[in-house]
Amino acid sequence: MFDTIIENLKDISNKIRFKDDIASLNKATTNLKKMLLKSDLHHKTTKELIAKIERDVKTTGIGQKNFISSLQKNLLDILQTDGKQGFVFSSKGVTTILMTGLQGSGKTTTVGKLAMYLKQRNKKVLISACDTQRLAAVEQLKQITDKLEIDLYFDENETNPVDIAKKADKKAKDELYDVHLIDTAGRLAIDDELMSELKKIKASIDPDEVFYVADSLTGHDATRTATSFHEKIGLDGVILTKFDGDNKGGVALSIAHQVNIPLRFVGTGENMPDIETFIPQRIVSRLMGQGDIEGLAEKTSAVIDEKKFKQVSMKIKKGEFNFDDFLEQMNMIKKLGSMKSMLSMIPGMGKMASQVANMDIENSTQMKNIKALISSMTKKERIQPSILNQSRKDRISKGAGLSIMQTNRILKQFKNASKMAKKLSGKNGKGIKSMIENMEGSSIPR
Ligand SMILES: Nc1nc2c(ncn2[C@@H]2O[C@H](COP(=O)(O)OP(=O)(O)OP(=O)(O)O)[C@@H](O)[C@H]2O)c(=O)[nH]1
Ligand SMILES: [Mg+2]
Repeated sequence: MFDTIIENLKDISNKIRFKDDIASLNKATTNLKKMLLKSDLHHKTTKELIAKIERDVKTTGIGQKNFISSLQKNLLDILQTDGKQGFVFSSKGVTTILMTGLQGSGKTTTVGKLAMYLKQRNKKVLISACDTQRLAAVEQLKQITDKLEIDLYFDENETNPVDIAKKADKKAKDELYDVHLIDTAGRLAIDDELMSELKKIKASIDPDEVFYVADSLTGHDATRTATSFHEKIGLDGVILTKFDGDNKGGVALSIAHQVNIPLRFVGTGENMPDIETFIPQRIVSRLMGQGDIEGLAEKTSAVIDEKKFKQVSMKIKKGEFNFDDFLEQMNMIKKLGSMKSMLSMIPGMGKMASQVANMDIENSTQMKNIKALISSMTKKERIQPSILNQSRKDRISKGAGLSIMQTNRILKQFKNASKMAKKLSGKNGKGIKSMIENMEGSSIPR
């Protein structure tokens, strides 16, 4: 997220010296303005930001430190809007969320992502299928909820979404769900009939929050359409989807300021873990090149089972790491979402994140081969890799559809990796330092 903006902000700030003159300040603000507009930041927001920085440094004095602190303070000002941050639970009973937005903006996918996010935090979630417009809408949600093992309320004989929402609302309350997420059909703000249907759903179930799901690829249109939905039905938060790929980032920075409701989440990919909370302080930290350690900790703590993590660490230390542990680790990593979004939260790793791009470890040939190999092993072989003799190797190679050479190579890599892990777990983290030094010279696979 924001890779280009972060790089450019660093360049611009670096060009200002310790104590400087007005000419270099003007040059810096002109460059900043150009860069922000190019990154799709709303022109009004850009103008305001520059004016505030110019006003600040006129009183504090021109110089790198003052420039950076003013930039930081005013960026935060722009991102902060009255309203809630991240996911907020109702103080009592079910937290009900009504999802709205244009067709294809990512509502249904986001409902699934939020459900997974909440399930990882041990919440009981109900999704209701209130899109009666699109034929395959219920089927799409069935697939998502089956995979995530989340409860779905649907009624394919009912054509009125208001009634479906009401029944689902009753079920959520009766059966003590923590959260009820309502998926609705895509619609335009100018479609009076569909907008009045949405108003009816809102009036009849009185949700805790109404979210507007906007496709960030539509650029400033996302801001415009969110504004008209806000005027017509009243919104409590925006979720920007499709923030992966070539996104320039500016829309995410200006939408809350322009619509006057907070940006709550950002969707960063098609898979279910690809969602991030949008917390202004953390975003500013990232923009200033300081990473987002807090966000990273929050993400990992929800996914990583601390007890298991400790057990595995012990095994690594003793050199007992086996294939079952490996599979378990891979599953944890999978739940964390894309490597790129994880790396971008670590201070100084922004560049690495853009190099890794959308590397899909999970679906790489290498990973598929390893998984095939492990699944042709017996239980004992997985736990005790040392018993793998030639005849066992022949058998598992055949089972996995790999040549004996491929099998030997994977087994050797596994052995080396567990040796390396054992070394790294040694005292003082010396091992980690040498690993990073080794990595710096190596290229990153694509
Ligand atoms: N790359 C990427 N794709 C996304 C993201 N969110 C949703 N999509 C994709 O966008 C397409 C539309 O998503 P849906 O969730 O079906 O959108 P919707 O708003 O429910 O659509 P309607 O119900 O037809 O109005 C799908 O192909 C999704 O995979 C995202 O954050 N990143
Ligand atoms: Mg949908």
